[in-house]
Amino acid sequence: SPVNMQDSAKSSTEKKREPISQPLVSHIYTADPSAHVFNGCIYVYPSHDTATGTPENDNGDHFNMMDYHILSMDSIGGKVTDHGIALHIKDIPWAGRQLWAPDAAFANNTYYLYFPVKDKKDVFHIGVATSNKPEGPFVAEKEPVKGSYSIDPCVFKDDDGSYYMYFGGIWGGQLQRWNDNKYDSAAGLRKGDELAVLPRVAKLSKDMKHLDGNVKEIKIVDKNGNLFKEKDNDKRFFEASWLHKYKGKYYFSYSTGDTHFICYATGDSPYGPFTYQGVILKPVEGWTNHHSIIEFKGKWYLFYHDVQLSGKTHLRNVKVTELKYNDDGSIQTIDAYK
Ligand code: FUB
Repeated sequence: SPVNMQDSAKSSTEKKREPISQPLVSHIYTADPSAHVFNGCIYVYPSHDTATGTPENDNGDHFNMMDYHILSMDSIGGKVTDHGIALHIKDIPWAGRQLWAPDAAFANNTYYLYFPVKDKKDVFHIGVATSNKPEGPFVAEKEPVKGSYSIDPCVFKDDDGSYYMYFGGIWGGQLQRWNDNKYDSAAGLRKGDELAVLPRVAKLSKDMKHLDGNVKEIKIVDKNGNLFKEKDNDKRFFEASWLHKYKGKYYFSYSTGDTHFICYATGDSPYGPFTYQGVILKPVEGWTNHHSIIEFKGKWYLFYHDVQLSGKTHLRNVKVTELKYNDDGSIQTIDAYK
């Protein structure tokens, strides 16, 4: 499959290089780190990769995760605490399989964990669970967030106190099957000259458990204002949305999936459009590339993962490194290997 070809092609060239950062933890496999600062500490909400023996395919069936563990640390480079199981798939009434990349938010004196999982008909939706502590344990709502679909939620709080959920992922993340917010199990991947599938955003309601209004597509355009085509797969959206704000601008970053870049686009509204600016993180070891960006004590950090501990695409480990801006607000490209 293309997955296996990419993997072997990448590993032969990249294995000799030295990583710039070490895994945050090595007693479990972790991936897709969504980092937040709560109560002056950094909390990381990752996927918990496990070796379930599910065979590898282009749908990502080998990412067959069962629970979440939340990590925390007082400082970058400081001791990392694993708070144990925060939510297990058996405690999500509507879940079928595959707990993928989560995110978290704090509002209403409550911590909210947002998670993608396939329902019992094998269709991805996004669920929400609550806790009075950032590390959980979390209690899941009985149904998915109504109107949500696909994978990789990112919940962003704007300066005016509004929350937005960004989401979506193509291929195994099923976003190509959703057009006009309706599901069509037969809808296939876009062809090279067709416009690429776009990520989605919806405002969250005050209770943080519902979408406030319709899900909208997010336009990512080039410097001439043109949308990317599927064949522009080194720039078009694949999965792993993240939204942060820097000096009043909205930065939407994402993975290009089959070309393995984390890149970013900027705009003046949380709904976009966002203009493509460049690469934040070059391909890492392993097929997937997934990140988050936070400010902590006056510096900016990129959380990401690779497969340093296992050498296997579905058994990843989360890492962190500093992220730097140029004077014009552009982000300096990071190579995770020397
Ligand atoms: O971890 C499972 C999936 O792999 C995530 O949801 C994607 O972003 C990719 O990292």
